[in-house]
Amino acid sequence: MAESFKYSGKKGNGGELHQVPSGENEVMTTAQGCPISDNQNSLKAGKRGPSLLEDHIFREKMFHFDHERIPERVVHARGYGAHGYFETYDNFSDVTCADLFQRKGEQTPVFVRFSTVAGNKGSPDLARDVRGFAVKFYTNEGNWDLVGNNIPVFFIQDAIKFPDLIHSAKQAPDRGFPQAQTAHDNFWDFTSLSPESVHMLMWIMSDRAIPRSFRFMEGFGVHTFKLINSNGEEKYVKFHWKPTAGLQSVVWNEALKINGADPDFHRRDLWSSIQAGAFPEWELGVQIFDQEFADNFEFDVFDATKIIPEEQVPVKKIGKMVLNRMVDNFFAETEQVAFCTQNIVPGIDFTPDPLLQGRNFSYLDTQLKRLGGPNFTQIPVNAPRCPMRNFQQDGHMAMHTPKGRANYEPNSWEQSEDNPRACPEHGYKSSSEPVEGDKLRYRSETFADHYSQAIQFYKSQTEVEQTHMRDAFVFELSKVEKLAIRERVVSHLRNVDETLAEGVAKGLGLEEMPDKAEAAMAPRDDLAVSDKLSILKNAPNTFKGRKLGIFCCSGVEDELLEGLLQALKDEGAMYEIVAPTVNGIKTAGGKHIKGNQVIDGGPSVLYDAVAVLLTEEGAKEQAKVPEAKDFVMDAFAHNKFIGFIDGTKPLLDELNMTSKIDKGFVDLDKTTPSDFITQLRDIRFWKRG
Ligand code: HDE
Repeated sequence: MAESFKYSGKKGNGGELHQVPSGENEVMTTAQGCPISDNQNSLKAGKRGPSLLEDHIFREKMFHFDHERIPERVVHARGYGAHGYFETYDNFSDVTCADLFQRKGEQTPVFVRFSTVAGNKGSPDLARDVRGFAVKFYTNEGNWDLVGNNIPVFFIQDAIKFPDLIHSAKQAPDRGFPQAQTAHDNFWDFTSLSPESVHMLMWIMSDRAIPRSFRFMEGFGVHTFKLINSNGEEKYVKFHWKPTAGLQSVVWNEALKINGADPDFHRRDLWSSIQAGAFPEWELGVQIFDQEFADNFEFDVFDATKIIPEEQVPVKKIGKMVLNRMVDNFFAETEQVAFCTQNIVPGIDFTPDPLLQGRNFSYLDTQLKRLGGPNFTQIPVNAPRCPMRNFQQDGHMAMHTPKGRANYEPNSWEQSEDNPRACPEHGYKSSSEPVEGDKLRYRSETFADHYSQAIQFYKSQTEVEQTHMRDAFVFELSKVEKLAIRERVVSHLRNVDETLAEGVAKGLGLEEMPDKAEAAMAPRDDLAVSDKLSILKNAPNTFKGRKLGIFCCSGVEDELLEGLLQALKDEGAMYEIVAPTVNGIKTAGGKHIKGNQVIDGGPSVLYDAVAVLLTEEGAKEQAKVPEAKDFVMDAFAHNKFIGFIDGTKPLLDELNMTSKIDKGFVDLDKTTPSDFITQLRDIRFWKRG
């Protein structure tokens, strides 16, 4: 216990230990600045008497506490944010006059918030779900919010369907569960009645929906936007974020276990990598195309359920984003950050995508409810870092103090910073978009193909990934109580891939194969395989940024451990020591090594690979510990590489594993640590099956 803690010595004190301020600046005060003499005892009438209403210190403290919560986001409630910068690779004035892309090497501050969609604020990180990937760029010409996801398509084509989609995905209203899961009737009922969802369903049943970490996932702007240069020339654009560390996901059984072992797995990962100086990075890529391409493309570029394959329009990298600073305060920044798709800057514009148009209304509206008034733009994390001048005034929580007499325009008072004017030359100009037609509620025929890109996505996966998708469908649909819904999903899958449909039907024990769902437009299966859609085909071939779990006990050889730690350092990888107690272990040479986890708190699901370095005696002891056995069994079942030594064998014997030793087991008595790390670059030993 810190020595500076003392009993107050005050008579009648409850026995608390308290610290005395060492200087004036450390004195606790009320919100009004009044110094506080006692933060442990409320004001009472008599020693055992009732509390007094005049206790302004108690009342202010409790009043503030009572109002600590603001409404959580209706979607994307669970999120985690960080600061960083975006650096433009070049001057891109030929395609856009957006100020942040004009000067090679220029850095623009950013704030990023990653999130899940369906779960409430306290839900676990490893839910099978889409991840939000929202970036606020604080540019010299205003804030640009690129509010994207880690999946490039969406469930629906028109924003009017969004409330129903989200209601169906979140907990059922009568029972209040399940949360953070799509594995329930309502979700599959809605999506199977909305065939436009089928492409997205393929993505969320893929490993994209269970990322290993935010650092290893892609981001997408999803919609088609426009870029405009200073001559008013327009191009269409789709935005991509590519993680420089490569793509990586966990396997489903791991996800289930991580949610128990560390529900904060993703936020802890971002926190610790930034704290360790291993700053996560993404490159911003653009697919730029013109009207002619849009007219000839197989699908409508305003349909957010479609991608443009990278093989058709390559992704050009135009800059890099680095996240290098955690927030000082989670609530002030991550919770209060207000992303709005309509936050746009000169040089970038919207398109008529009906989903994007609807979002532009929704985000502003939702911030008003969440943050309690129109002045949320004045909260530091939301405020632009460039000058902000207009005649908007008053309202709840106004922080600015406008000066001068002019609060309307036109006016004839002298122009100044406090009396600004619109600027026809440099002000934001919307691109010209020829619009005509009748007022009507209509879904364009060009949005009618719901299956072709689902087929393309499925075909583009490796066999391992296809198996994961089949298993995910079986898992989710096995939680669906109503047979007709399970059958309806399979009837859609028959339009995607018969083998997949059969595999899912078999996994569900369906006695009869349902008929194929009727398609609004006949699916085409001639779309080329797109390797970029697979995670495994784009494997990173590095262990950098990944984590090795080193399960060891006292007596481990110094040379081995030191060699391993050095090889990890050389690779830029991380590690944790999993020990029998948190106090750690003593090496054979007598060196004390701190434990990062104890064996029952540090299961192997928390690591990308493991090394089990036990002495014979230690292994015999651990062979009696269920969690130690799970550590190895799970690593094996999740196709992880397992480093071991001779001493580990009694534990492996206990698990009947010596006969199962395959190339995913690496004998560290015979392999150098650096060769071990080279093997780990494959991330998993998929051949184990
Ligand atoms: Fe959102 N979405 N969304 N969304 N969305 C919100 O805004 C909405 C959509 C996305 O970290 C809400 O501030 C509608 C697509 C992210 O704070 C809300 C539609 C994409 C975040 C809202 C969509 C997204 C949100 C709730 C259908 C990927 C979290 C809280 C037209 C391109 C931002 C809030 C953060 C949040 C509405 C669909 C991404 C209710 C109406 C497509 C990353 O306004």
